[in-house]
Amino acid sequence: MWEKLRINEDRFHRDFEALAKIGATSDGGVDRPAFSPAHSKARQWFLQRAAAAGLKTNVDSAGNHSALYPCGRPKAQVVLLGSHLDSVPSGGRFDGALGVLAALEVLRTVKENGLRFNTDLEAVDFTDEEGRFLGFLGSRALTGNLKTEDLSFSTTTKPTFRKALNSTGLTPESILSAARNKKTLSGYLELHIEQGPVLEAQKKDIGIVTGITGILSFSLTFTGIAGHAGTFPMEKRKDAGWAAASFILAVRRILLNKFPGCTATVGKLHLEPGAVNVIPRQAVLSLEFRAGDRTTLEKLESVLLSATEKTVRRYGTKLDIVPMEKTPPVPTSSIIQKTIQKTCRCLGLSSLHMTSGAGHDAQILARICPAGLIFIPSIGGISHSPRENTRWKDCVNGANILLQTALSLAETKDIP
Ligand code: HGY
Ligand code: MN
Ligand code: MN
Repeated sequence: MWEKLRINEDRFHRDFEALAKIGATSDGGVDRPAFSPAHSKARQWFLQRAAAAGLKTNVDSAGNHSALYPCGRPKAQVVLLGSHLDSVPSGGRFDGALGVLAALEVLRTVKENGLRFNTDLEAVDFTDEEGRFLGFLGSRALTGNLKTEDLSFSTTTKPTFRKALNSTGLTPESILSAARNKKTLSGYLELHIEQGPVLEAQKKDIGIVTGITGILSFSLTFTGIAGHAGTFPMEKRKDAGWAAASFILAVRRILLNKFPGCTATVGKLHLEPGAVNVIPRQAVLSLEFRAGDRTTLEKLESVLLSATEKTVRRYGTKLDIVPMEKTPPVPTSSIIQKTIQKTCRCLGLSSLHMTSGAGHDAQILARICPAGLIFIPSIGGISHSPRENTRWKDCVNGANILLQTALSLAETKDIP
C-alpha cells in the first residue's frame, strides 16, 4: 500500500543542489526574477528532469511549466502540486523552488512504483509568482482570474513587459487564454518554507496553513516642484522627496499603533530628476499592505489612503495613485487541513495550525478548487534573502507530507 511510500531523499537533494546553481549569487542565494535568462534556464532544467523521468511535460499559454503523471482513470481530474521557480531579486534558494522540486519528486516516486489512483497528478511551476510584473501571474491566468486591464501596465513598465513576453514567446492575449476548466481540477497542494519564525520558535515540524493573507498594493507618485538645491528657499519648497519620506514614516506609525498583526511596506522609491543638486520634482513609490481578513484589509486601505491626503496637504504636492495588486485573503480547504494533520500523525511529525503572512499561488487556486498549503520551518525566520535556509531533514519531511497528502487526495473521488 502507498502509506509506506517515501520520496527518494538523495535524488531530491541532488536536484535541489543542481537547481540552486542556476542563477546562484556569490552570497549563497539565487537571482532568478521572472523572465530573466536564469529563470528561463531553471524552467528548462525542470522540464528536462521531468521528461527524463518519463513524465509528460507541457508549457501553457501563460508560460506555466508542468509535468503530468496520468495515474488516474480515463478522463480523470488532476491533483495539482506546485509552486514557483522565479525568485525576488537576490533571493534565497528555497522560496518556491522547494515546492516545485518536491512536486516533481512526488510524481517520480509514484511513477516508479506504478501506482494507480482516481485522479492524475501534475507538478506545476507558475509564472511570475513574485510579481516582477504581476504577482501570481501564472496561477491567476490558469484559474481564469485575469482581466485585460490587469496586464495594462504603466508606460514605464509596458515596454519591459512586452520584451520579457517576446523573449518567451508569450503575448498578453495568450496569457489571458490560459484558463483551465475548473472541473478538471480536483485539488491543489503546495509545499513551501514558512518564511517566518513561528514553527522554529514552537519547535514544530509542519505548519498546516488555515488561511492566507490578503495583499493590496499601489504605485504612488507625489509631484512637487523642482528647483536649485542651493538657491531655492527651504520654506517655499514643494519637495516630493519630503512628501515621500513623511508618508513612509506615517505608514510605520499607523501600522505599529493601530493594526497589530498587519504589515505594510514601501519597498520601492524613486526620485526624479535624481540629481544631487536638484530638489526632487517627483517621488514614485510602491505601497504594499497585508491583512488576514477582508474587513481589516479594507480598513487599513482607507486609513493609509487618508494618510496620503494629509501628506499632500502638508507638503503642497500633487498625488497620483495607481492600483497594482489586489489579492483577497482566503481560507484553505478544511478537508485538506485534516488530511495533512492525519498524514503528520502517521509520519510521527508534530504540526501546528497557522496562517500565512506571505502570499502563495495556493491562495489563487483556492478560488476555484480545494487548496492546501504545507509549511516547514525557516531557520531564523529569514526569507527573501540569500540567508534563507531550512534544515534538509525538514525539507524531506515536507516532501513526504506532500506525497502522502497528495495520494490521499488522489484516492478521493470528490474532495468536498
Ligand atoms: O510576496 C509574497 O508574499 C510572496 O513571497 N510572493
Ligand atoms: Mn517569495
Ligand atoms: Mn514563494
